Amino acid sequence: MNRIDTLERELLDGIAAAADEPSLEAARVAALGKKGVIPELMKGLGAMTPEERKQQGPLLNSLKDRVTDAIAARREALKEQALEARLATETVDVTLPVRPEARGTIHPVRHVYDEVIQIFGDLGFAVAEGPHIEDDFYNFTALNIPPEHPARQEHDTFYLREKPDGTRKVLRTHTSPVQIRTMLAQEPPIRIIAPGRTFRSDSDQTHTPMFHQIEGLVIDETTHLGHLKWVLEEFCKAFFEVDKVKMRFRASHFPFTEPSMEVDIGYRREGGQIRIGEGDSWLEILGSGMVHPNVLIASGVDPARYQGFAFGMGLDRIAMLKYGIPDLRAFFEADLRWLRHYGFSALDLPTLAGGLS
Ligand code: 2NL
Repeated sequence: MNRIDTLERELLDGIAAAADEPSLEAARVAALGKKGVIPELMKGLGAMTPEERKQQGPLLNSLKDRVTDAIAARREALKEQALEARLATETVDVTLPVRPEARGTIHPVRHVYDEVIQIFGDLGFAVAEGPHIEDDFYNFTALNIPPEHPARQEHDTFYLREKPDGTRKVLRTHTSPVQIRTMLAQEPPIRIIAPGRTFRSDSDQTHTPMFHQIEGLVIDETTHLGHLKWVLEEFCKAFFEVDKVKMRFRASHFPFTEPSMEVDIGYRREGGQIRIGEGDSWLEILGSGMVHPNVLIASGVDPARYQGFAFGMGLDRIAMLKYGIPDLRAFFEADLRWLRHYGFSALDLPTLAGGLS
């Protein structure tokens, strides 16, 4: 074996033996660095006879190529090995039990949502749901809000892109369309609540573009305002967990009800806390009224035979009231510290028998 073959064997063995990136780099410097064996041998070419140089030059060049390739291949192999080793140590056993400190909580809006469903469920109401993306008809026209009605502007509606036929869908601005769909789909008597997300292009300290609403609807042959007042009073007592509530029904206006009433609940401040049900101050908590005959007609219900009441309230707002949460915007910021503070245990389901909160 000549000298170059021996040298190549040594260099390739050294490269193959490099167990990590630093020792591979050391082998590279020793072979190909400025003072490495191969450049040193190449320097010697100048002192050779032309014949010797013609023979040795190509030999050294091809040696250099093979050593360079071997280093690159070894570097790739080492990288691969490192990745494999890392993957092997970073496995997660998804079958392990949940760590006790990784505790999720139920958002206060979800909790209040469940409380409200429990209360109205107990009063005989079924829960109805519908799409967030609605036709203009269900969100406005059927609710006695024709095109060009000023109430449309007040709703700060999010519109979807217009279709070739000129119609455009909306993000529902209230959950009323769910009740319209229910009336169109089933015969009275109807007793439903429609809780869910609603959307308006409005954002400040007391408004978020997405918020939660619950509406209620009762339709029957003899349903009257007295029923409305009783249902709302029972709801307020159950929700605020008090035996007596002071309520005030104020004349108001909505296009979809006639007569219309806004409902206030009496309260008193006590040492920075709000005490619901007594006192001389008033908080508005919901809107209500007898369903407008035009709404019944648009929903396929005969107003000569049936009548009913409806109401709507903001779930986020009543959640803030009940649980003393000061800032609406924090509801939707997904701040873990806030969620741990105001959230509820997942095992703590609200029931009327077991206590709501
Ligand atoms: C409010 C006021 C209200 C209704 C919602 C309603 C639904 C149908 C027919 C008639 Cl299908 N009315 N809903 C009625 C009165 C008031 O909401 O202040 N909401 C936060």
